[in-house]
Amino acid sequence: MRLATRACGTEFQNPVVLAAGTCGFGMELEDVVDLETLGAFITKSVTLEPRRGNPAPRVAEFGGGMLNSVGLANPGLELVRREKLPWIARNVRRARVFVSVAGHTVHEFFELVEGLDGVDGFLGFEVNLSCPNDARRGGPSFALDPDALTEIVSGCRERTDRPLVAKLAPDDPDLPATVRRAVDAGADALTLVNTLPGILLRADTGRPELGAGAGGMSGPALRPVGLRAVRAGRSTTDVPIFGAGGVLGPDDAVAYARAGANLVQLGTATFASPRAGPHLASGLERWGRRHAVGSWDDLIGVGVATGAAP
Ligand code: RRO
Repeated sequence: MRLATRACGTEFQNPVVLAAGTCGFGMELEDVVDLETLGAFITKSVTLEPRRGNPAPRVAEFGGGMLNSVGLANPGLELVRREKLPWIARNVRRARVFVSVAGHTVHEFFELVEGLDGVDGFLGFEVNLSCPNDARRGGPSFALDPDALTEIVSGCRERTDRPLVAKLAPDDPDLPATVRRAVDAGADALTLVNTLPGILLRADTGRPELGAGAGGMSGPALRPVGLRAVRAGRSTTDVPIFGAGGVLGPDDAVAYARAGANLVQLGTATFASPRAGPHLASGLERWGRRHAVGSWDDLIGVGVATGAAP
């Protein structure tokens, strides 16, 4: 099966993308994973200042996947400009790279885009509008605040010609309206979806399992949520969609393609096995041979009609 696919004005050698927060800035994984076998990877979300993140434990497992509250731990804009992106520029050729940016305020997004736009090493920005763990901001994420979302995406659009991918939230009561807003404001593509807010409590004490209390849920339990969001997104817009939520193997990736995803992001799967990305790419080739499908693109949005997208 031909895996190469086009989106955001460029070709991705395959549709497998490591999700933000699962691969650092690439260099952290270089001894374990051949990054050049991936379609793309997305950096950890960058904030203006360095952030140490939330108290441990930051991740907890449960039957359906995992819960995290990393709390945006990252080295901050300056070090990303000075060290992380130059490393990527020197070492990554075939995989596409997006830098995830996360402001605590609308204007911080603008400063991040302005501060990074002139640096080499990456294709575009993933605008993280949906972090569930931003204690400094509190309240619902930007993706659930329509005016803030429009302001952020349109303000970033004015500041860069690079592709902008808006990462939206899974707990959006009207995702089609949010998708329309993001695209109207200038998003070139969408990531559907971020993790779902949740909490795990210890049976013996009733205390939260994570140091920060609540967190974002990911893994197989998120897959039906992600698939529903991608389906709803695809029936609303033609822009490329990165499907995310519970992708483990080829069947999951193909289900996302059928829902309308152009590419798929892996997150939780890479924590269990750092080579999950390359394995998925080779697994997709085998899937195509077994099912006599010539091209990944032939699968996108092509499913058996069993009911309208909600
Ligand atoms: O750092 C985090 O705790 C985090 C972020 Br920024 C995000 O977007 N999604 C998530 O599950 N965790």
